[in-house]
Amino acid sequence: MTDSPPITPRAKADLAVALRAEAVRLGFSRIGIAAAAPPLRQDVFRQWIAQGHAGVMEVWLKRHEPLRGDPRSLLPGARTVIMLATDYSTEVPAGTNAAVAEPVSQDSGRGRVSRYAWGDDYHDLLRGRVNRLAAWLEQQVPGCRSRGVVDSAPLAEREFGWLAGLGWFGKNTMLIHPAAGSFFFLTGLLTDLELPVDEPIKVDHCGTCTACLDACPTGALPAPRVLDARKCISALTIEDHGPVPAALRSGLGDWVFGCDICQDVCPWNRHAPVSHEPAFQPRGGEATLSLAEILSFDEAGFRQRFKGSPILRAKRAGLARSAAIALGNQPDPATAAALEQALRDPEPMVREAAAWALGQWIEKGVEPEWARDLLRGYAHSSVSSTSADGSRPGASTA
Ligand code: B12
Ligand code: SF4
Ligand code: SF4
Repeated sequence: MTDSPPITPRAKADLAVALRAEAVRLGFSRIGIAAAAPPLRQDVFRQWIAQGHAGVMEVWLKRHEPLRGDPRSLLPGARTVIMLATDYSTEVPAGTNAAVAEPVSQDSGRGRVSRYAWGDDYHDLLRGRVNRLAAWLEQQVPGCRSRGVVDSAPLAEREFGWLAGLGWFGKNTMLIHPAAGSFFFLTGLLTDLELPVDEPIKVDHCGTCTACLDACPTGALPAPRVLDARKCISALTIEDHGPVPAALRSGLGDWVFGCDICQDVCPWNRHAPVSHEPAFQPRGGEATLSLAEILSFDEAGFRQRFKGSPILRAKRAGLARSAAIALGNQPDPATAAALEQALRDPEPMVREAAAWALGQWIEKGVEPEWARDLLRGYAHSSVSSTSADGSRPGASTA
């Protein structure tokens, strides 16, 4: 490993100015600069995991913990972490209730998707951009080394975002910028160049507000700046590919991929900048998904439909499970065929979620004709059969 060539303080300051302009030219919304030192709050991260708050992400987050403890483990000899924010909130497509801060959006038969997933997967776009910025830097200072990271590398992105002056830690755990709100992605560029650093925002602009804590429908924000991923709709619908605990299902409302409630209610997002980035515009002009369409996909159909979209991460069965739960949360005879389809899904987890949904319909007095037949058949079979195990025909989890 060779150190990058020494540059004068004046040259460093000029380079930082040119770097900011180049970052914006490449499409980043804001840039901040921090020193590459161990993050201050690694103990908060460790404690969060120790308390079980990471849920299904515990294994990989724990595995990455030693690397996350020092950005120099990602680029030996790193002196600076350049943090880049990219606003992603687009105009809400006309006629959708996708972005209302309500448990259910009132668009019967549709499932809500977090804003960050309305368009294309941001990883590819931002990786390309940060690599171009790294190449520019290496052109300015030949011999310097740098490495771009987008989300998946073990860099404490919010922590460095805060250090670099890109926001304060909101009570909903998001990094929030006073002028831009929280609908932005973070990207990091580590370099062995030493650059003048920015000032962190030390004021807690949340003040006495608790809107996000009050609005979270599953109680996933038990205290300010603590997110329990075991209860968070975002984690449950994106990262968790198993059954959703029954106690949390009604809280999911009509969210089928991610959740934005704790950001939608945040007063700092009222004037969030609108992104015109083509890659982030809602695919097909739609910000919600048809639940019936989700339930109609086979594996190949799912992959084709969501090619290049963040939604692929949920996997077909995970998305179908969430769609079945969404049907249960908004009983409507118009979507009975979709519910019937879910009861016949090849994946036991989806059938079980559909059986739960049917139970919700019946409880709320909406009972499609086929469900009556199904239940009559069940009543008959449970009298005449000695092997009844409590599961309803067609709703078997086996
Ligand atoms: C795991 C993860 C998740 C998990 C857990 C989220 C969480 N709040 O911890 C789940 C799946 C739930 C999730 C959801 C979302 N995520 Co996410 N996620 C991550 C990831 C990969 C790691 C985060 C992590 O380590 N969490 C553990 C906690 C303990 O660490 P932390 O969030 O960094 O918290 C630090 C600070 O909050 C601070 N801190 C903690 N307590 C206190 C108290 C005080 C007083 C102070 C001052 C500081 C402080 O110290 C912590 C440790 O460094 C990061 C990318 C990355 N490499 O960092 C993206 C990231 C945080 N996610 C992001 C996004 C966009 C989302 C979603 C909006 C997506 C969606 N709509 O579904 C939601 C938002 C939900 C929410 N309210 O956080 C962005 C956030 C950008 C921003 N403006 O903050 C990131 C940075 C990805 C990116 N590259 O853009 N995510
Ligand atoms: S993303 Fe949704 S479920 Fe998760 S903490 Fe925010 S409001 Fe709660
Ligand atoms: S809703 Fe209120 S408490 Fe929550 S992050 Fe926004 S300002 Fe802070």
